[in-house]
Formats: sequence, C-alpha cells, structure tokens
Amino acid sequence: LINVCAPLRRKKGLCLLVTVACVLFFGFLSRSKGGEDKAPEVQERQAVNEVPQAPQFYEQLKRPVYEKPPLDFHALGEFGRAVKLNLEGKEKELEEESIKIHQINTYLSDKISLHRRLEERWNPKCRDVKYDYYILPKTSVVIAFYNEAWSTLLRTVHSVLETSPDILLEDVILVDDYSDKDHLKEPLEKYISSLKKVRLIRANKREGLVRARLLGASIAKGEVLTFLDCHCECHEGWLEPLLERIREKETAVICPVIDVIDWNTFEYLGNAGEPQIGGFDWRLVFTWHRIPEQEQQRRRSPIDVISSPTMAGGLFSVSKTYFEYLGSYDTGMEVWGGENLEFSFRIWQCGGSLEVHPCSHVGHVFPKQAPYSRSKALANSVRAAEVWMDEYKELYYHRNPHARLEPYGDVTERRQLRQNLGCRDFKWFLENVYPEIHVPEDALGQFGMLKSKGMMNYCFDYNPPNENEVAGQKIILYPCHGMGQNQFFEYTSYNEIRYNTRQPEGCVTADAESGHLTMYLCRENGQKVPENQEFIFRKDSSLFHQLSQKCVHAERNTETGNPEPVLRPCTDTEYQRWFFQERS
Ligand code: LR7
Ligand code: MN
Repeated sequence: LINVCAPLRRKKGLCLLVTVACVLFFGFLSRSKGGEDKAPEVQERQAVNEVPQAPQFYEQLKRPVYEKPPLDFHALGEFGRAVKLNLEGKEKELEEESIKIHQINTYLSDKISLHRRLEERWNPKCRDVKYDYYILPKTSVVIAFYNEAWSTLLRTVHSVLETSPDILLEDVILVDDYSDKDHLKEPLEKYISSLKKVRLIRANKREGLVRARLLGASIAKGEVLTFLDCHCECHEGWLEPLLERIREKETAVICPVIDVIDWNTFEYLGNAGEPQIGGFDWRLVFTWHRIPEQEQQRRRSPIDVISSPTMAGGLFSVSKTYFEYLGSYDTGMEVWGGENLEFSFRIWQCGGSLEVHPCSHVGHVFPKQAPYSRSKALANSVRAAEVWMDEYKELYYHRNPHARLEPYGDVTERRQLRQNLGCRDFKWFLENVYPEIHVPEDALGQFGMLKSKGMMNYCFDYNPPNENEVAGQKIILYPCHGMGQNQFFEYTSYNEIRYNTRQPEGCVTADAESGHLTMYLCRENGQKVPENQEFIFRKDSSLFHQLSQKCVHAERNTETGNPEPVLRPCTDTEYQRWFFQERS
C-alpha cells in the first residue's frame, strides 16, 4: 500500500499513469501561476522507466553515495551507544567549555566516528518494502547551519551520504547562515571539496533559518527538497519512504520519525514503537502526541503514513514544485521559531497533507538549552497567527498578552497568498485535522488570572513538573503577574477550571481527602467531566466543589506559610470569593 510501484512489472502501467497524472496536475498548478511547462519531465521519466530492474541489480540500486568505512565494533558511540568519558582536570575543563559554547557535549562528539552506525529503529516490516529506484524523484538535501560544531555538522553530512542511495541524492547543500567560527571558513571548504555531491553556499548576513533554507532551495537541482537540521544522523533506508510518498502524492509534505540523540552522551534514544505526531498548544508552542484513535483506525498497516496536524520543523521532504506553489516560507520570519506551525497550517489549509513516515528514522541532537537567542520567535508566531488563525488568534493573544504588543512587520503579502490559493479557514483545520485539541471557550470574564478577593492580588498559579508534562503538582497562590502562562486559567461551560496554555491540558482537580487542589489531565474531547474536576462558579463568586460539598478557600499553609487554595466548608468570607481578570 505504501508502495504502489513495488511489484513493478505487474503494475508498471498504473505507476506511469499516476506519475503522469501528478506531473500534469502540477504542470497545471505551476502554469496557472505562470510557472514553466512540465511536459519534458514526463518524457524523461518514461525513458528511465524502460530500464529493466532485475532483482540481481536491486542491491546495487540501493547503493549509497559512500559506503561506511569498515566497522570498528569497539569504537566510542558505535551503534548509538552512550559514551561516558569520566574526564578529569584539563580534559574535563575542555568538555565543560564545549558544552558552554554549543549546549552540546561537542568535546565528546569529536571523539565519536563521523561515520558511526546506528542500530535499526524502524518497524521490521519496513525492511521488506521494495522501492522502484528508477521512478522515485531525486532530492536535494538542504542543511542550514549557524555556528555549528565541526563534528555534529560533518556527522550529519557523512550520514546523509552514507545512507542515501546515490541514484536518489541529487546533492547536499550546506547553507552557512553567516557563522563567525573559524572552523566553518576555509577548513570546512577544504574538507567538503573532496566530497562528492556536497555544495556550500554562504549568506552575506544573518538570515535566520527560514531565509537560509530558501537560499539553499534556490540552488537546489533535485525535484524534491529535503531539509535537515545540522546535527542529525540518518538511518539506513530513511530517504526512500519520504520520496516514495511524494511520488505517490505530490501534495504530501512528509517528515521522518525524529529520534533523540542525547546532547551529553550521544546515545541514540529512538525506539521502534509507534511514532509521535505534532500538535500545538494555545501559546503556539509545538507539542508531541500519541497517534489519535481515529487515525490508528484509518491506517491499515503499522508502516502506513501517519497524518500529523503540525511538524517540528527541521526535518521534512517536499516536492520543490509544490513547495513553491504553496509559497515556500514566510521570509518575514527571523532567526528561529514559528515557521514550523505557519507551514503546517498552510499545508493543511491550502489543500496539502502533512505526514510522518514510520519507516524513515532520523536522529536529532536536542541541545541542553538554546545556544543562541530565540527572541524573534514571538514575532514569528504572531505572523503565523495573523495570517492563518482568523478569530482563533484571540485565544493565542489571551494566553500571551505581550504578543499583542509585538511588532511583527507586514503580512499583507502572506494574506494575499492565502487568498490566491483559496485556502480553507482555521476552523476547518481545527475540526478536520486536529479534532483532539480543546478549543477554549474564553467566554467573557471566564478566563485569565483567577484572583482571590480575600487575599488581594494573589492568583491561582501552577508550575508544571516539566515542559512536556502537566500533571501532578499542587496549585498555589502567587502574586498576580498578568503575563498569562502559569497564571492562565479558563472556566468552561462544563464547570472545569482548565490550565490551558499547554497540550494536553491540565484541569484543577480536588483531592477530597487532603483538601488540596492539584493538576491532572483533563478529560478527552467528548468525554464526561470527572466529578473531582467539577467546580461550580456560583453567583456569590464562590467556587463550589459539588462532590465534597466544599468551597475553594484562600489560606496560608500552616507549615510553609505559603498561600494556597484549599477546600473548606463553605462560609460567608472574602477568602472564598474568586474572580477572573484578563490583564493587570
Ligand atoms: O539563525 C539561524 N540560522 C540557522 O541557519 C538559526 C538556526 N539555523 C539553523 C540551525 O543551525 C539548525 O540547523 O537552523 C536549524 C534549526 O535550528 P536549531 O537546531 O537551533 O533549532 P531546534 O532544533 O531547536 O528547533 C526546531 O524548531 C525550529 C523552529 O524554528 C526549526 O523548525 C528547527 O528546524 C526545529 N528542529 C527540528 O524540528 C528537529 C527536532 C526538534 C524538535 C521538536
Ligand atoms: Mn536542531
């Protein structure tokens, strides 16, 4: 199913038909924009397609641009094993220094082979899929980098060259986004000059990842563009599924499964289980999710593509023609952030699809923390919201009051693009592509800071255990700051108090025994509200918890002295009166 053309000789006619239809369709699309005619390409493909693909040549067709050097099983980090150096003295200093600079242990990375192998991480079924190498489109791999360390950058390059079939890889385009590190000047040029298919292009000023990638795309010769971050490692067989899917459906934008490479040990942490898909929360932060029930039912095999509402941003393949048709990227976006959600919304709303392919695995080093300033992310997100989210942008602004004040430049052209392409609205996207997300009601006076009347200027405040997990901690009262985030709550018509700056969302939950309020996951859309999450906001401003027949009361913890909301018998006191305020 993944591979209509696998049993080539039987279905060759169908394959050609699909290919021709696709090409004609896109020829039409680009012509309607004044693009060039696609007819010659059809002929070229037919010609190549006549070459017989005998089974004995199959292994040769798969051959990468370079073979990996002979295996040294005991080499550090081989097969993605964790490396622990236990350094002392001067060496320890150098290691720490490297972490300070790159937020990645590059001292250790330098000691691992640039050609290391990885253990298989795909579903074993992926190994059995046969591809028709003659009719898969070729790709240019575009890798933008800014001040990247030597070994992480070059391991990415070698990994691409050693896992991508020569016949499918047009070129690897490195884009230097105005780095100022010496090792990225002549030494890099010299190093790559001996490598087949690798090109380097430099920006004349710091462009940010959006324009840097576009610079790379502008000189790409491949039919498909494949973007990678500059600290990745690809698995054998990562490329074919991406290209096969685009051959099958040219309007599919397709991501590999992104596995984690530990920034400190370079351990490869991926697994062969079901991959996660992308979502977002109402602060417009990208989030990971389990595959929803409905999508699992639609898929007929564990190696079928998975629809994903959004992408992480760095790793994906897209038909070059389709990318241009869709308006490539918003060039008004600077440095880092926002472009991934903007592109995701645009893909879906303008008729494409965004998918993850479970047979394509690529590792990515997630740094300890951001190695450079990402302050432009806010303006970038506002651009995305202003162009694609219609009235739903208010939900974002409610949760990021300062975003409203952020200068975001001019988006007229991007709105025009949306018009020209006749894209659907955000409501359609939410209902059809991301029905799992809770869409806040944000009814007047029912969201924002949840303030105590008795304890003046103290608000409900919640500090989640970490960025990816909402549940488990106690809710406290903290001086109101009016910045949204940890003090943003929404009271729903289902009597829930939702902490919904995140996905999946937390709901204020009563622990009847201790009387504390803690945070647990909210019900899924369509399910009933659990009774311990039901609070009735009464006319007298009290928050009544029906199950325990008690009221939420503001008081200081007898042990710590810190203010917190607790359940107490209802009485007529200011300490049991609460109200929402949008801003301070
Ligand atoms: O000014 C810049 N110029 C650049 O060329 C800033 C960055 N870059 C390069 C950089 O060197 C890297 O190759 O752009 C690439 C992405 O930057 P990272 O690696 O610092 O970003 P990230 O991995 O933390 O961020 C994720 O979100 C970004 C939002 O703008 C981009 O979409 C990244 O590509 C994306 N990375 C991934 O999707 C990998 C998986 C991470 C997750 C989740
Ligand atoms: Mn990255």
